[in-house]
Amino acid sequence: MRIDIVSIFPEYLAPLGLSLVGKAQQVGLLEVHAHELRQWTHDRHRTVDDTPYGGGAGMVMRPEPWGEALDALAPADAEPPPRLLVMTPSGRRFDQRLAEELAGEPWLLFACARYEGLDQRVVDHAAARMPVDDVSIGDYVLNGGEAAALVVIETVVRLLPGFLGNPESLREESHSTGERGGLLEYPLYTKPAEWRGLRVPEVLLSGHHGQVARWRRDQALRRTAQRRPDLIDRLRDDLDPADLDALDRPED
Ligand code: 6GU
Repeated sequence: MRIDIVSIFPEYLAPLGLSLVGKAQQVGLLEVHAHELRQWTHDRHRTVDDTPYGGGAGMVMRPEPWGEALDALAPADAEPPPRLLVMTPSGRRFDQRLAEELAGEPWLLFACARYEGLDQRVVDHAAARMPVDDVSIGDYVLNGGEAAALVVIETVVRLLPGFLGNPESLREESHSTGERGGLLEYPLYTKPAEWRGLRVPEVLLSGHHGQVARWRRDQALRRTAQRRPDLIDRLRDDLDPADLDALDRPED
């Protein structure tokens, strides 16, 4: 996969050289290029923003530098073109399903807006040449799209085939669309069996795989019902009688 990122703070993307995403680049699974938007300005002050037409607070990113950036990074004859992700709090909400979709793309291009956002014509013009999505990582406001791009990139890159040592750990985790699909993860314990007077639940020490699996599912169901009732509502049709029973006895 190739990832390009355009930002007025490309240094913000430096963590992509670390940890597992950095490793993915070292082993050739991934190529990441962060670009400074101001290289596509031509005035002495390297201006990228201006006041909004129609009035209102804040500044809007001018279209010209973005237009030149997209022309340079995704030429009209690029076949296939990249998928453009415009990072904005007014975008579609990023989730594991979108991450899985993006993990199948050969080329992602992130536009990180600062200020109130991009001139809409940048998006409309680009959409004639390449697939474009406005993407948000959640219902809160960041100063810019850079931190959001880091979140999306880390989520996508760990799904790339050949990236994780153990693909099982992908299928089992919270929010995976795999077999435990859509439930939050159950509580985890490791050694020692007793720590500061607190014991690991006995069933986990029993070696009884069936009981362990039931206990974990019950815990995941109850935790999800308590913390994310919206997720339970979406799953309700797939729950069997034992699941519903667990939800009826939240205190076990
Ligand atoms: Cl993508 N950008 C900004 N500025 N704020 C956000 C966001 C993006 N996603 C959530 N909040």
